[in-house]
Amino acid sequence: MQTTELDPTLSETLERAEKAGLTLVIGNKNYSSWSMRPWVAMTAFNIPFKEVRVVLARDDTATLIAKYSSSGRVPVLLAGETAIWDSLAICEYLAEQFREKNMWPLDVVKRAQARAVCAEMHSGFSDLRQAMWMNIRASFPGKGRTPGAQGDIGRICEIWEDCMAESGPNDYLFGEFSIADAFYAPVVMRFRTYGVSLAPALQAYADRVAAHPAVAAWVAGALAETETAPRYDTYPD
Ligand SMILES: N[C@@H](CCC(=O)N[C@@H](CS)C(=O)NCC(=O)O)C(=O)O
Repeated sequence: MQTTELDPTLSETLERAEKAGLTLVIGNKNYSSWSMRPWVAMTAFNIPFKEVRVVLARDDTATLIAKYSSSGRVPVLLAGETAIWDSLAICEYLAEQFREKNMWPLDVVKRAQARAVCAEMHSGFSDLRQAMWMNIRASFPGKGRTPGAQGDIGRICEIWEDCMAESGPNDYLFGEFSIADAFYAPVVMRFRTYGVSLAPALQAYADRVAAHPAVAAWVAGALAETETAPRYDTYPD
């Protein structure tokens, strides 16, 4: 179980998480951007969980994922007898189960906006995903700038700018770290791998996200992994 001694609500959370039997099934930390979101959110909000890691892009990957979910995809949150698939549904479930953690912003308007930026990330940016896949260990500066990916980068910058205009200079998208920041953490990783240059305020936000202990812990896990996925490890000319 992931735990921290700094959280005063830890024993209560731990008890509830153990009762709920939370296990998060994820892909490799180096490549699995969708898995990164709930893992970072759970870690950032000190929600204890067991981790099961399925190595992607292997002959047995589908069989292993099928043990947990018929969706054929990770992440999957196992909560007792229930399997919740899909990163957004997992985060929503956790926000309801652990209301006192305020995983979404407290303010109703900010909460709606946070959900909107997550929904946009969840359902869009397919060009960016395709041309600039997540590979935390790799360095592909300047690669992947298809017109569609450029458009996606522009829209992400616009979202960050709009959020930053409302929040303080050292804040996250909606003030305190929230599910919205966990949803954009994989994009921060992509921007680093592909050397996307950002306006200073946006770069400062990206650096804050990268420095967040939960994100840093995920990255450390990615760096420590030894499995590779050759099709994602080099960028074709
Ligand atoms: N909408 C899903 C998408 C999940 C997804 O596409 N996951 C990828 C890994 S990052 C996957 O499981 N792919 C199956 C595979 O690689 O075999 C979510 O948000 O959880």
